[in-house]
Amino acid sequence: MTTARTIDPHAKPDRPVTVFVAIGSNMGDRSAHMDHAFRALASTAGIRLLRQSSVHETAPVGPPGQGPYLNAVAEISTDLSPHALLATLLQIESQRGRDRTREVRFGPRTLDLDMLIWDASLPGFARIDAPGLTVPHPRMHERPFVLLPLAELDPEMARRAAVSPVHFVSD
Ligand code: A4P
Ligand code: MG
Repeated sequence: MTTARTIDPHAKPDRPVTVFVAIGSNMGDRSAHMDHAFRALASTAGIRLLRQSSVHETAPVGPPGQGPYLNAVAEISTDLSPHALLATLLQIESQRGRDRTREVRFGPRTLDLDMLIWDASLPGFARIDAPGLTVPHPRMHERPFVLLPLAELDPEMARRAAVSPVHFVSD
């Protein structure tokens, strides 16, 4: 059994690490929001966009009355700290008009970027448990709209992510 490693969210990694990011949109020009997310990741200093999954249209999970989502996963390499990467993700969301003050939980949003997995090279999942940042993403294992595009990029990672979150502690 391999013990999961706890990561300091403010520490820059000593080498570029591979990170999976989930991207979703169900408001406005969804395709344009998705394209923007990939372009913005690719053009951010300290981030390299390695691969992107195809974009899937998915039924909304959450409160009734919201439209279908577009979902995808990006595989990036970064030497930013987890905290700095999260700040970048939130900034990309706000570039597409995301306004959390007017949202309901799990409700419609122009653009959502979630950090799924930090440092895919580790045999166990790297854990981050900080105010405002939990990795692996706590709901990843129960969400086909995340697991399906992740499986396109890394089937073994998606299989590991799909098991109970208990396995996030030691894999
Ligand atoms: N935060 C903590 N951990 C993370 C992380 N690993 N990655 C904090 C990114 N952010 C993280 O996020 C609220 C705060 O979570 C952020 O400020 C950050 O500090 P949020 O995006 O406002 O909240 P949310 O998106 O409502 O919550 P969350 O947990 O991202 O929700 P989910 O689970 O992503 O659900 N249906 C379909 N078909 N497709 C979807 O993409 N998405 C959701 C959102 C609901 N239904 C959906 C979809
Ligand atoms: Mg989010």
